[in-house]
Amino acid sequence: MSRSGSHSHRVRWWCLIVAVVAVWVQQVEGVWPLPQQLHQSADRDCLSPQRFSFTYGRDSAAQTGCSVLDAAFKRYFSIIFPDFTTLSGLLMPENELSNDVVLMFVVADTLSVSEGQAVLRSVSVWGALRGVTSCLLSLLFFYFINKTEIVDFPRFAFRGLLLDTSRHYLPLYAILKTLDAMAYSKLNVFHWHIVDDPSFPYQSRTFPDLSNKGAFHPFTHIYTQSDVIRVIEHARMRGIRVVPEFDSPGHTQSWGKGQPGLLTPCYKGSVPSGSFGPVDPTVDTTYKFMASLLKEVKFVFPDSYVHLGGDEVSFACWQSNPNVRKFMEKMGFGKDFTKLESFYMESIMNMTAALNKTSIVWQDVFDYHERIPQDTVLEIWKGAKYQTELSRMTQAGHRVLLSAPWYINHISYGQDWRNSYAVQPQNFSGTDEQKKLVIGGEVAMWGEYVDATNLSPRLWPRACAAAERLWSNEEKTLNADLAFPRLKEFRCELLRYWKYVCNYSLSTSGLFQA
Ligand code: CP6
Repeated sequence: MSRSGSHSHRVRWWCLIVAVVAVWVQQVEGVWPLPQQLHQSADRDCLSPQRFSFTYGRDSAAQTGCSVLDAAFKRYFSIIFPDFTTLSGLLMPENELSNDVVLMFVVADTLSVSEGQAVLRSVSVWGALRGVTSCLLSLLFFYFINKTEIVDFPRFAFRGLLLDTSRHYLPLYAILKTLDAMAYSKLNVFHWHIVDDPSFPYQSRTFPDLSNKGAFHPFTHIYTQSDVIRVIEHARMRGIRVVPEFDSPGHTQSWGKGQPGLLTPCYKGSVPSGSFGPVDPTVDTTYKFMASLLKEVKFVFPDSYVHLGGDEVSFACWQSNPNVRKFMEKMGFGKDFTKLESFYMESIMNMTAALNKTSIVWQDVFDYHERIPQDTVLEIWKGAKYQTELSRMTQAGHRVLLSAPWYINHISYGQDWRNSYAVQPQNFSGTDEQKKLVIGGEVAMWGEYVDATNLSPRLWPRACAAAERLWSNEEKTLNADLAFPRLKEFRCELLRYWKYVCNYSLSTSGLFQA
Protein backbone atom coordinates (compact mmCIF):
# COMPACT_ATOMS: atom_id res chain seq x y z
CA MET A 1 0.00 0.00 0.00
CA SER A 2 2.93 2.35 -0.12
CA ARG A 3 2.79 5.14 -2.63
CA SER A 4 5.89 4.15 -4.45
CA GLY A 5 5.18 0.49 -3.96
CA SER A 6 2.44 -1.85 -4.94
CA HIS A 7 -0.07 0.68 -6.17
CA SER A 8 2.01 2.74 -8.50
CA HIS A 9 1.83 1.84 -12.11
CA ARG A 10 2.86 3.22 -15.42
CA VAL A 11 0.55 2.93 -18.30
CA ARG A 12 1.60 3.55 -21.84
CA TRP A 13 -0.64 2.64 -24.61
CA TRP A 14 -3.10 3.11 -27.29
CA CYS A 15 -5.95 4.02 -25.19
CA LEU A 16 -9.55 4.82 -25.06
CA ILE A 17 -11.71 7.69 -25.05
CA VAL A 18 -14.37 8.86 -27.24
CA ALA A 19 -14.12 10.67 -30.49
CA VAL A 20 -16.98 10.19 -32.77
CA VAL A 21 -16.75 11.36 -36.35
CA ALA A 22 -13.78 13.67 -35.76
CA VAL A 23 -15.94 16.70 -35.12
CA TRP A 24 -15.29 17.38 -31.53
CA VAL A 25 -13.21 15.48 -29.12
CA GLN A 26 -13.43 16.41 -25.53
CA GLN A 27 -10.24 15.66 -23.73
CA VAL A 28 -10.14 13.03 -21.02
CA GLU A 29 -13.85 12.53 -21.15
CA GLY A 30 -15.04 10.17 -18.47
CA VAL A 31 -11.64 9.38 -17.00
CA TRP A 32 -12.27 9.58 -13.30
CA PRO A 33 -10.30 9.96 -11.10
CA LEU A 34 -7.93 12.05 -13.18
CA PRO A 35 -4.61 10.28 -13.88
CA GLN A 36 -1.41 11.88 -12.62
CA GLN A 37 -0.14 12.40 -16.16
CA LEU A 38 -2.11 12.01 -19.34
CA HIS A 39 -1.07 12.81 -22.89
CA GLN A 40 -3.41 12.21 -25.76
CA SER A 41 -2.66 12.49 -29.42
CA ALA A 42 -5.12 12.84 -32.24
CA ASP A 43 -4.07 9.47 -33.71
CA ARG A 44 -6.96 7.15 -33.50
CA ASP A 45 -7.48 3.48 -33.77
CA CYS A 46 -10.56 1.41 -33.63
CA LEU A 47 -11.46 -1.47 -31.41
CA SER A 48 -13.40 -4.52 -32.39
CA PRO A 49 -14.22 -7.49 -30.23
CA GLN A 50 -12.86 -9.90 -32.81
CA ARG A 51 -9.49 -8.22 -32.84
CA PHE A 52 -9.21 -7.21 -29.25
CA SER A 53 -7.64 -9.27 -26.55
CA PHE A 54 -5.76 -9.02 -23.33
CA THR A 55 -2.52 -10.88 -23.01
CA TYR A 56 0.27 -10.95 -20.52
CA GLY A 57 3.51 -9.51 -21.78
CA ARG A 58 6.35 -11.94 -22.47
CA ASP A 59 8.40 -10.40 -19.69
CA SER A 60 5.53 -10.08 -17.28
CA ALA A 61 5.95 -11.57 -13.84
CA ALA A 62 2.20 -12.13 -13.77
CA GLN A 63 0.98 -14.69 -16.29
CA THR A 64 -2.17 -16.67 -16.98
CA GLY A 65 -3.13 -18.16 -13.66
CA CYS A 66 -2.97 -14.84 -11.87
CA SER A 67 -6.54 -15.08 -10.62
CA VAL A 68 -7.02 -11.37 -10.07
CA LEU A 69 -5.94 -10.27 -13.55
CA ASP A 70 -7.45 -13.27 -15.38
CA ALA A 71 -10.80 -12.41 -13.86
CA ALA A 72 -10.37 -8.69 -14.51
CA PHE A 73 -9.63 -9.36 -18.21
CA LYS A 74 -12.88 -11.31 -18.51
CA ARG A 75 -14.90 -8.70 -16.63
CA TYR A 76 -13.60 -5.77 -18.59
CA PHE A 77 -13.92 -7.53 -21.93
CA SER A 78 -17.61 -7.98 -21.33
CA ILE A 79 -17.93 -4.40 -20.10
CA ILE A 80 -16.32 -3.09 -23.28
CA PHE A 81 -18.23 -5.39 -25.60
CA PRO A 82 -21.54 -6.15 -23.89
CA ASP A 83 -23.40 -6.65 -27.13
CA PHE A 84 -20.88 -6.24 -29.88
CA THR A 85 -22.86 -7.78 -32.70
CA THR A 86 -25.37 -4.96 -32.87
CA LEU A 87 -23.12 -2.09 -31.92
CA SER A 88 -20.11 -2.98 -34.05
CA GLY A 89 -22.23 -2.78 -37.17
CA LEU A 90 -23.41 0.66 -36.20
CA LEU A 91 -20.15 2.10 -35.03
CA MET A 92 -17.32 0.61 -37.04
CA PRO A 93 -16.79 1.34 -40.69
CA GLU A 94 -14.76 -1.46 -42.36
CA ASN A 95 -11.81 0.67 -43.31
CA GLU A 96 -11.14 1.59 -39.72
CA LEU A 97 -10.46 -2.02 -38.79
CA SER A 98 -6.73 -1.98 -39.29
CA ASN A 99 -4.80 -3.05 -36.27
CA ASP A 100 -5.28 -5.49 -33.53
CA VAL A 101 -5.38 -3.75 -30.23
CA VAL A 102 -3.80 -5.94 -27.67
CA LEU A 103 -3.54 -4.94 -24.09
CA MET A 104 -0.37 -6.43 -22.81
CA PHE A 105 0.20 -6.52 -19.15
CA VAL A 106 3.79 -6.35 -18.21
CA VAL A 107 4.45 -6.60 -14.55
CA ALA A 108 8.17 -5.98 -14.93
CA ASP A 109 10.62 -3.24 -15.73
CA THR A 110 11.45 -3.83 -19.36
CA LEU A 111 9.17 -2.51 -21.97
CA SER A 112 8.83 -2.84 -25.69
CA VAL A 113 6.00 -1.47 -27.71
CA SER A 114 4.96 -2.28 -31.20
CA GLU A 115 2.31 -0.70 -33.35
CA GLY A 116 -1.26 -1.58 -32.64
CA GLN A 117 -0.55 -2.65 -29.14
CA ALA A 118 -1.28 -1.10 -25.85
CA VAL A 119 1.16 -1.77 -23.10
CA LEU A 120 0.48 -1.40 -19.45
CA ARG A 121 3.48 -1.56 -17.23
CA SER A 122 3.03 -1.91 -13.52
CA VAL A 123 5.17 -2.93 -10.60
CA SER A 124 2.29 -4.89 -9.11
CA VAL A 125 -0.82 -6.81 -9.99
CA TRP A 126 -2.91 -4.22 -8.16
CA GLY A 127 -1.42 -1.41 -10.19
CA ALA A 128 -2.15 -3.34 -13.38
CA LEU A 129 -5.71 -3.81 -12.19
CA ARG A 130 -6.16 -0.05 -11.66
CA GLY A 131 -4.63 0.53 -15.08
CA VAL A 132 -7.19 -1.70 -16.76
CA THR A 133 -9.89 0.20 -14.92
CA SER A 134 -8.59 3.62 -16.01
CA CYS A 135 -8.27 2.92 -19.60
CA LEU A 136 -11.24 0.85 -20.49
CA LEU A 137 -14.04 2.81 -18.94
CA SER A 138 -15.00 4.97 -21.86
CA LEU A 139 -14.89 2.20 -24.41
CA LEU A 140 -18.30 0.78 -23.80
CA PHE A 141 -20.14 2.85 -26.34
CA PHE A 142 -17.28 4.40 -28.17
CA TYR A 143 -15.00 1.94 -29.85
CA PHE A 144 -12.52 4.49 -31.05
CA ILE A 145 -9.33 4.75 -29.19
CA ASN A 146 -6.89 7.62 -29.12
CA LYS A 147 -3.18 7.13 -28.77
CA THR A 148 -2.65 8.02 -25.16
CA GLU A 149 0.06 7.82 -22.60
CA ILE A 150 -0.78 7.65 -18.96
CA VAL A 151 1.44 7.60 -15.92
CA ASP A 152 -0.55 7.02 -12.82
CA PHE A 153 -0.38 6.27 -9.12
CA PRO A 154 -2.53 7.23 -6.13
CA ARG A 155 -1.91 10.31 -4.00
CA PHE A 156 -3.13 8.52 -0.86
CA ALA A 157 -2.80 4.81 -0.14
CA PHE A 158 -6.04 4.52 1.86
CA ARG A 159 -9.18 5.44 -0.09
CA GLY A 160 -12.11 4.10 1.85
CA LEU A 161 -15.86 3.87 1.88
CA LEU A 162 -17.89 3.07 4.99
CA LEU A 163 -21.17 1.20 4.78
CA ASP A 164 -23.33 0.80 7.87
CA THR A 165 -25.21 -2.50 7.81
CA SER A 166 -26.69 -2.21 11.29
CA ARG A 167 -29.17 0.68 11.07
CA HIS A 168 -30.61 -0.98 7.99
CA TYR A 169 -29.68 -4.41 6.74
CA LEU A 170 -28.12 -4.25 3.29
CA PRO A 171 -28.62 -7.35 1.16
CA LEU A 172 -25.51 -8.91 -0.30
CA TYR A 173 -26.19 -7.65 -3.82
CA ALA A 174 -26.21 -4.05 -2.60
CA ILE A 175 -22.78 -4.52 -1.06
CA LEU A 176 -21.35 -6.24 -4.15
CA LYS A 177 -22.70 -3.53 -6.43
CA THR A 178 -21.11 -0.91 -4.20
CA LEU A 179 -17.78 -2.74 -4.45
CA ASP A 180 -18.04 -2.65 -8.25
CA ALA A 181 -18.55 1.10 -8.27
CA MET A 182 -15.73 1.54 -5.77
CA ALA A 183 -13.39 -0.28 -8.13
CA TYR A 184 -14.39 1.95 -11.06
CA SER A 185 -13.57 5.03 -8.99
CA LYS A 186 -10.41 3.45 -7.54
CA LEU A 187 -11.55 3.38 -3.94
CA ASN A 188 -9.62 0.56 -2.31
CA VAL A 189 -10.90 0.02 1.23
CA PHE A 190 -14.37 -1.18 2.18
CA HIS A 191 -14.88 -0.18 5.83
CA TRP A 192 -17.66 -2.50 6.90
CA HIS A 193 -19.44 -0.96 9.89
CA ILE A 194 -21.14 -4.29 10.22
CA VAL A 195 -22.78 -4.06 13.68
CA ASP A 196 -24.06 -1.26 15.92
CA ASP A 197 -26.88 -0.49 18.38
CA PRO A 198 -29.90 -1.41 16.26
CA SER A 199 -28.80 -4.81 14.95
CA PHE A 200 -26.03 -7.40 14.92
CA PRO A 201 -26.22 -9.03 11.48
CA TYR A 202 -22.77 -10.70 11.61
CA GLN A 203 -23.26 -14.44 12.20
CA SER A 204 -20.47 -15.33 14.56
CA ARG A 205 -19.10 -18.87 14.72
CA THR A 206 -18.08 -18.47 18.32
CA PHE A 207 -21.15 -16.58 19.53
CA PRO A 208 -24.10 -17.49 17.27
CA ASP A 209 -26.58 -15.93 19.71
CA LEU A 210 -25.27 -12.47 18.84
CA SER A 211 -27.10 -12.60 15.51
CA ASN A 212 -29.75 -15.13 16.58
CA LYS A 213 -30.98 -12.59 19.12
CA GLY A 214 -29.43 -9.34 17.95
CA ALA A 215 -30.13 -9.27 14.20
CA PHE A 216 -33.34 -7.76 12.81
CA HIS A 217 -34.15 -11.32 11.72
CA PRO A 218 -32.08 -14.38 12.66
CA PHE A 219 -32.15 -16.00 9.19
CA THR A 220 -32.87 -13.36 6.59
CA HIS A 221 -31.12 -10.29 7.99
CA ILE A 222 -27.72 -11.76 8.69
CA TYR A 223 -24.35 -12.14 7.00
CA THR A 224 -23.36 -15.78 7.17
CA GLN A 225 -19.77 -16.89 7.05
CA SER A 226 -20.17 -17.65 3.36
CA ASP A 227 -21.69 -14.20 2.71
CA VAL A 228 -18.68 -12.63 4.35
CA ILE A 229 -16.32 -14.77 2.26
CA ARG A 230 -18.15 -13.67 -0.89
CA VAL A 231 -17.80 -10.02 0.02
CA ILE A 232 -14.10 -10.39 0.79
CA GLU A 233 -13.42 -12.31 -2.43
CA HIS A 234 -15.46 -9.93 -4.61
CA ALA A 235 -13.52 -7.06 -3.07
CA ARG A 236 -10.12 -8.76 -3.43
CA MET A 237 -10.71 -9.41 -7.11
CA ARG A 238 -11.21 -5.67 -7.51
CA GLY A 239 -8.21 -4.64 -5.44
CA ILE A 240 -10.30 -3.64 -2.45
CA ARG A 241 -9.48 -4.58 1.12
CA VAL A 242 -12.23 -5.24 3.64
CA VAL A 243 -11.78 -3.66 7.07
CA PRO A 244 -14.46 -4.78 9.54
CA GLU A 245 -15.53 -2.54 12.40
CA PHE A 246 -16.68 -4.02 15.68
CA ASP A 247 -17.49 -0.78 17.45
CA SER A 248 -17.33 -0.86 21.26
CA PRO A 249 -17.75 -0.05 24.13
CA GLY A 250 -20.56 2.25 22.95
CA HIS A 251 -22.93 1.50 20.06
CA THR A 252 -23.38 -2.03 21.36
CA GLN A 253 -27.07 -2.28 22.39
CA SER A 254 -27.70 -5.16 19.97
CA TRP A 255 -24.74 -7.14 21.37
CA GLY A 256 -26.40 -7.35 24.78
CA LYS A 257 -29.33 -9.42 23.54
CA GLY A 258 -27.23 -12.45 22.69
CA GLN A 259 -24.52 -11.97 25.29
CA PRO A 260 -26.07 -11.45 28.74
CA GLY A 261 -23.71 -9.82 31.21
CA LEU A 262 -21.75 -7.94 28.55
CA LEU A 263 -23.41 -4.54 28.90
CA THR A 264 -23.44 -2.31 31.97
CA PRO A 265 -26.77 -2.42 33.85
CA CYS A 266 -27.97 1.15 34.37
CA TYR A 267 -29.32 2.14 37.75
CA LYS A 268 -32.11 4.37 38.88
CA GLY A 269 -31.14 5.35 42.39
CA SER A 270 -30.11 2.14 44.10
CA VAL A 271 -31.95 -0.29 41.84
CA PRO A 272 -31.25 -1.47 38.26
CA SER A 273 -33.50 0.40 35.84
CA GLY A 274 -33.74 -2.51 33.42
CA SER A 275 -31.89 -0.71 30.66
CA PHE A 276 -28.29 -1.16 29.65
CA GLY A 277 -25.38 1.09 28.74
CA PRO A 278 -22.02 0.55 27.06
CA VAL A 279 -20.00 -2.66 27.44
CA ASP A 280 -19.14 -3.22 31.12
CA PRO A 281 -15.40 -2.47 31.39
CA THR A 282 -15.13 -3.58 35.02
CA VAL A 283 -15.54 -7.35 34.70
CA ASP A 284 -13.15 -10.04 33.43
CA THR A 285 -15.86 -11.77 31.44
CA THR A 286 -16.01 -8.74 29.12
CA TYR A 287 -12.34 -9.04 28.23
CA LYS A 288 -12.58 -12.81 27.75
CA PHE A 289 -15.51 -12.26 25.39
CA MET A 290 -13.75 -9.50 23.42
CA ALA A 291 -10.60 -11.62 23.12
CA SER A 292 -12.59 -14.53 21.64
CA LEU A 293 -14.55 -12.28 19.31
CA LEU A 294 -11.44 -10.50 18.03
CA LYS A 295 -9.68 -13.82 17.55
CA GLU A 296 -12.56 -14.94 15.34
CA VAL A 297 -12.47 -11.63 13.47
CA LYS A 298 -8.77 -12.15 12.82
CA PHE A 299 -9.43 -15.43 11.07
CA VAL A 300 -12.53 -14.38 9.17
CA PHE A 301 -11.23 -11.03 7.88
CA PRO A 302 -7.73 -11.44 6.45
CA ASP A 303 -6.93 -7.71 6.23
CA SER A 304 -4.23 -6.40 8.55
CA TYR A 305 -6.50 -3.62 9.83
CA VAL A 306 -9.37 -4.01 12.30
CA HIS A 307 -11.54 -1.03 13.24
CA LEU A 308 -12.34 -1.00 16.96
CA GLY A 309 -14.67 2.01 17.05
CA GLY A 310 -14.47 3.70 20.43
CA ASP A 311 -16.75 6.63 19.52
CA GLU A 312 -19.61 8.39 21.30
CA VAL A 313 -19.52 6.56 24.61
CA SER A 314 -22.19 7.85 26.94
CA PHE A 315 -21.05 7.99 30.55
CA ALA A 316 -24.45 8.40 32.23
CA CYS A 317 -25.08 4.68 32.66
CA TRP A 318 -21.58 3.93 33.92
CA GLN A 319 -22.01 6.76 36.39
CA SER A 320 -25.30 5.36 37.67
CA ASN A 321 -23.85 1.92 38.37
CA PRO A 322 -22.41 1.36 41.88
CA ASN A 323 -20.00 -1.39 40.74
CA VAL A 324 -18.55 0.88 38.10
CA ARG A 325 -18.12 3.67 40.65
CA LYS A 326 -16.35 1.27 42.99
CA PHE A 327 -14.07 0.15 40.17
CA MET A 328 -13.26 3.78 39.32
CA GLU A 329 -12.24 4.36 42.89
CA LYS A 330 -10.09 1.24 43.00
CA MET A 331 -8.32 2.24 39.78
CA GLY A 332 -7.78 5.81 40.92
CA PHE A 333 -9.77 7.26 38.02
CA GLY A 334 -11.62 9.71 40.30
CA LYS A 335 -14.73 10.91 38.51
CA ASP A 336 -13.12 10.96 35.08
CA PHE A 337 -14.97 8.44 32.97
CA THR A 338 -12.77 9.14 29.97
CA LYS A 339 -10.07 7.29 31.94
CA LEU A 340 -12.36 4.29 32.20
CA GLU A 341 -13.03 4.35 28.49
CA SER A 342 -9.30 4.64 27.79
CA PHE A 343 -8.63 1.71 30.10
CA TYR A 344 -11.06 -0.41 28.10
CA MET A 345 -9.83 0.72 24.68
CA GLU A 346 -6.21 0.21 25.66
CA SER A 347 -6.91 -3.34 26.62
CA ILE A 348 -8.68 -4.20 23.34
CA MET A 349 -6.03 -2.38 21.29
CA ASN A 350 -3.46 -4.60 23.02
CA MET A 351 -5.51 -7.69 22.17
CA THR A 352 -5.57 -6.60 18.54
CA ALA A 353 -1.82 -6.04 18.53
CA ALA A 354 -1.28 -9.49 20.04
CA LEU A 355 -3.24 -10.88 17.08
CA ASN A 356 -0.83 -9.10 14.72
CA LYS A 357 -3.46 -6.68 13.48
CA THR A 358 -3.30 -2.91 13.26
CA SER A 359 -6.09 -1.07 15.07
CA ILE A 360 -8.07 1.82 13.64
CA VAL A 361 -10.12 3.83 16.15
CA TRP A 362 -12.35 6.88 15.98
CA GLN A 363 -10.91 10.22 17.13
CA ASP A 364 -12.63 10.08 20.53
CA VAL A 365 -10.02 7.58 21.70
CA PHE A 366 -7.22 10.06 20.98
CA ASP A 367 -9.16 12.99 22.40
CA TYR A 368 -9.46 11.21 25.75
CA HIS A 369 -6.16 9.50 25.83
CA GLU A 370 -2.86 10.70 24.49
CA ARG A 371 -1.02 7.44 25.15
CA ILE A 372 -2.18 5.23 22.32
CA PRO A 373 -0.06 2.48 20.74
CA GLN A 374 1.99 4.32 18.11
CA ASP A 375 0.88 2.24 15.14
CA THR A 376 -2.84 2.77 15.82
CA VAL A 377 -4.53 4.64 12.99
CA LEU A 378 -6.86 7.45 14.09
CA GLU A 379 -9.97 8.37 12.13
CA ILE A 380 -11.45 11.87 12.28
CA TRP A 381 -15.23 12.08 12.11
CA LYS A 382 -16.15 15.30 13.93
CA GLY A 383 -16.78 18.11 11.50
CA ALA A 384 -15.73 21.00 13.71
CA LYS A 385 -12.06 21.97 13.53
CA TYR A 386 -10.86 18.86 11.81
CA GLN A 387 -7.72 20.70 10.68
CA THR A 388 -6.71 21.26 14.31
CA GLU A 389 -7.31 17.59 14.97
CA LEU A 390 -5.12 16.64 11.98
CA SER A 391 -2.32 18.79 13.40
CA ARG A 392 -2.55 17.36 16.88
CA MET A 393 -2.75 13.73 15.84
CA THR A 394 0.10 13.90 13.37
CA GLN A 395 2.13 15.90 15.89
CA ALA A 396 1.74 12.91 18.19
CA GLY A 397 3.12 10.76 15.38
CA HIS A 398 -0.06 8.90 14.49
CA ARG A 399 -1.24 7.93 11.07
CA VAL A 400 -4.57 9.55 10.34
CA LEU A 401 -7.66 9.00 8.21
CA LEU A 402 -9.98 11.85 7.37
CA SER A 403 -13.69 11.18 7.20
CA ALA A 404 -15.31 14.27 8.77
CA PRO A 405 -15.87 16.26 5.56
CA TRP A 406 -17.12 13.21 3.66
CA TYR A 407 -20.25 12.21 5.56
CA ILE A 408 -22.24 11.87 2.42
CA ASN A 409 -25.28 10.28 4.00
CA HIS A 410 -26.10 13.97 4.59
CA ILE A 411 -27.76 15.38 1.51
CA SER A 412 -28.94 18.71 0.25
CA TYR A 413 -30.40 20.06 -2.96
CA GLY A 414 -28.00 20.74 -5.80
CA GLN A 415 -24.40 19.82 -6.51
CA ASP A 416 -23.14 19.05 -3.03
CA TRP A 417 -20.31 16.95 -4.48
CA ARG A 418 -18.47 20.26 -4.79
CA ASN A 419 -18.06 20.42 -1.00
CA SER A 420 -16.42 17.00 -0.97
CA TYR A 421 -14.25 17.98 -3.91
CA ALA A 422 -12.98 21.13 -2.20
CA VAL A 423 -11.55 19.21 0.76
CA GLN A 424 -7.76 19.35 1.05
CA PRO A 425 -6.66 16.66 3.54
CA GLN A 426 -3.14 18.05 3.91
CA ASN A 427 -4.22 21.64 4.48
CA PHE A 428 -3.37 22.00 8.12
CA SER A 429 -0.46 23.46 10.00
CA GLY A 430 2.31 20.95 10.34
CA THR A 431 5.61 19.75 8.92
CA ASP A 432 6.01 17.69 5.75
CA GLU A 433 6.58 14.69 7.98
CA GLN A 434 3.23 15.33 9.63
CA LYS A 435 1.46 15.63 6.28
CA LYS A 436 2.82 12.25 5.22
CA LEU A 437 1.03 10.72 8.19
CA VAL A 438 -2.32 11.44 6.53
CA ILE A 439 -2.66 8.07 4.85
CA GLY A 440 -6.01 8.85 3.25
CA GLY A 441 -9.66 9.17 4.01
CA GLU A 442 -13.09 7.66 3.90
CA VAL A 443 -16.47 8.44 2.51
CA ALA A 444 -19.06 7.51 5.16
CA MET A 445 -22.54 6.29 4.38
CA TRP A 446 -24.24 5.88 7.74
CA GLY A 447 -27.42 3.87 7.58
CA GLU A 448 -30.03 5.65 9.68
CA TYR A 449 -31.91 6.80 6.58
CA VAL A 450 -30.33 4.55 3.98
CA ASP A 451 -31.23 1.06 2.85
CA ALA A 452 -30.97 -0.85 -0.42
CA THR A 453 -33.62 1.35 -2.07
CA ASN A 454 -31.70 4.61 -1.81
CA LEU A 455 -28.09 3.49 -1.31
CA SER A 456 -26.82 3.76 -4.89
CA PRO A 457 -28.32 7.12 -5.80
CA ARG A 458 -27.06 8.60 -2.54
CA LEU A 459 -23.57 7.20 -3.01
CA TRP A 460 -22.95 7.68 -6.72
CA PRO A 461 -21.65 9.82 -8.22
CA ARG A 462 -21.30 11.83 -4.99
CA ALA A 463 -18.63 9.51 -3.55
CA CYS A 464 -16.59 10.04 -6.72
CA ALA A 465 -15.63 13.54 -5.58
CA ALA A 466 -13.74 12.17 -2.58
CA ALA A 467 -12.38 9.33 -4.72
CA GLU A 468 -10.71 11.83 -7.06
CA ARG A 469 -9.49 13.97 -4.17
CA LEU A 470 -7.81 10.88 -2.68
CA TRP A 471 -6.32 9.60 -5.95
CA SER A 472 -5.41 12.54 -8.16
CA ASN A 473 -2.83 15.29 -8.18
CA GLU A 474 -3.90 18.21 -6.03
CA GLU A 475 -2.89 21.01 -8.43
CA LYS A 476 -4.57 19.41 -11.42
CA THR A 477 -7.88 19.02 -9.63
CA LEU A 478 -8.43 22.39 -8.00
CA ASN A 479 -11.23 23.52 -10.25
CA ALA A 480 -14.58 21.80 -9.79
CA ASP A 481 -16.04 23.47 -12.90
CA LEU A 482 -13.40 21.79 -15.03
CA ALA A 483 -14.06 18.48 -13.34
CA PHE A 484 -17.81 18.65 -13.78
CA PRO A 485 -18.09 17.48 -17.43
CA ARG A 486 -15.83 14.55 -16.61
CA LEU A 487 -17.93 13.68 -13.59
CA LYS A 488 -21.10 13.79 -15.66
CA GLU A 489 -19.59 11.44 -18.19
CA PHE A 490 -18.28 9.13 -15.47
CA ARG A 491 -21.76 8.99 -13.95
CA CYS A 492 -23.04 7.84 -17.31
CA GLU A 493 -20.46 5.10 -17.39
CA LEU A 494 -21.55 3.83 -14.00
CA LEU A 495 -25.14 3.83 -15.22
CA ARG A 496 -24.18 1.83 -18.29
CA TYR A 497 -22.43 -0.81 -16.19
CA TRP A 498 -25.63 -1.10 -14.22
CA LYS A 499 -27.53 -1.48 -17.48
CA TYR A 500 -29.29 1.82 -17.31
CA VAL A 501 -29.61 3.95 -20.41
CA CYS A 502 -27.66 7.15 -20.11
CA ASN A 503 -29.54 10.05 -21.62
CA TYR A 504 -26.82 12.58 -21.14
CA SER A 505 -24.38 10.74 -23.30
CA LEU A 506 -26.84 9.92 -26.04
CA SER A 507 -27.96 13.50 -26.36
CA THR A 508 -24.65 15.30 -26.18
CA SER A 509 -22.03 13.06 -27.69
CA GLY A 510 -23.50 13.33 -31.15
CA LEU A 511 -23.27 9.57 -31.52
CA PHE A 512 -26.79 9.06 -32.64
CA GLN A 513 -27.39 12.42 -34.19
CA ALA A 514 -25.54 11.91 -37.43
N1 CP6 B 1 -22.73 5.61 14.34
C1 CP6 B 1 -21.56 5.36 14.91
C2 CP6 B 1 -22.98 6.86 13.83
C3 CP6 B 1 -22.03 7.88 13.93
C4 CP6 B 1 -20.82 7.53 14.54
N2 CP6 B 1 -20.62 6.28 15.02
C5 CP6 B 1 -22.31 9.21 13.43
C6 CP6 B 1 -22.33 10.33 14.26
C7 CP6 B 1 -22.62 11.58 13.77
C8 CP6 B 1 -22.92 11.75 12.45
C9 CP6 B 1 -22.91 10.66 11.60
C10 CP6 B 1 -22.59 9.41 12.10
N3 CP6 B 1 -24.17 7.05 13.24
N4 CP6 B 1 -21.31 4.14 15.39
C11 CP6 B 1 -19.70 8.48 14.65
C12 CP6 B 1 -18.43 7.95 14.14
CL1 CP6 B 1 -23.29 13.31 11.83
